Amino acid sequence: MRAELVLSCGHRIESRIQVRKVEHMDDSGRNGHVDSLGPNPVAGGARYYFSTAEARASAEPHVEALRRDGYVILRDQLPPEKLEALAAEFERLEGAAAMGRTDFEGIKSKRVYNPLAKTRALDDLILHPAVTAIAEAYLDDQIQLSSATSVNIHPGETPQTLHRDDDYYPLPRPHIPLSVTTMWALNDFTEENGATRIVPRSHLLTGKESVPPQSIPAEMPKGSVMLWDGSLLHGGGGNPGQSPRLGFIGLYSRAWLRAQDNMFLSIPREILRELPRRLQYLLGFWVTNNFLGVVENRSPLRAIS
Ligand SMILES: O=C(O)CCC(=O)C(=O)O
Repeated sequence: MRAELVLSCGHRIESRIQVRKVEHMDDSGRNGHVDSLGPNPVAGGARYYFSTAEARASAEPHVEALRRDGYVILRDQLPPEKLEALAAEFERLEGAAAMGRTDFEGIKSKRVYNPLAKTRALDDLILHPAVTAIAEAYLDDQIQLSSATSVNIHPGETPQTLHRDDDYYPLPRPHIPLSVTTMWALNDFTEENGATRIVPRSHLLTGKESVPPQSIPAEMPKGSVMLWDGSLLHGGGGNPGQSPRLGFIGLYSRAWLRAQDNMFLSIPREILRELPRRLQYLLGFWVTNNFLGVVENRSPLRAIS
């Protein structure tokens, strides 16, 4: 196939590119066929998505908002009974969690790290069809779950330093989107209880601007999910109010990047092998770009099943 590349200087280059096959992975994992290694692993390799082409196409308005503003909020994504179940589950999980050790973690915040080793209540949030479709369409790539954590900001907490989630990938800014973070509001997020503060459009900055970033609180009712580009400046809000603010963060990145959490090690093998197949893939138990992640040149799933 012939393609035309337009360089920033305005020159046009025509080149022959190999089109990668795009397939949708079904629940059985049939299309995820993690064992198949093609003869031309990179250029001719297949690309597998969690979402259908239709789902990615209908995600386009959200993708457009992410490109423009760096964030988008979807409301009403969780029914009341799921929110109640999650509230009860987090009460259990947080019983064993201590307040944070640093200002960044939040001295008056409780975080549940490695939650996929401790509960199955979050699987459907992580595999949420609209979220995976938006992340895949925005990144235009195969994705992995890079990190999962809850943050419960208690009264008295101070604002977290504004930061970018992709800062650990040392590329000049602005760069292609590398990751999409999701923040699920498990109760109402208000300015008073510590709604995440964001700097709209800051994903387009170089990071060297002298103007101090102006953040706004991303208020949203419980059951909403906010997605942001990993380059967007953001931070947990301070909580001068009376009640805690509970959010769950799932961070998705291009599947070929090193993940933030090492879930290969942090989730016990007996749990890993029982996870839904799609979640196993999302955690990296498949072969991406037709070559990455192999164990003895075959599917990494073999190592846990
Ligand atoms: O809790 C929040 O609203 C944001 C937390 C966050 O960005 C982080 O801990 O990296």
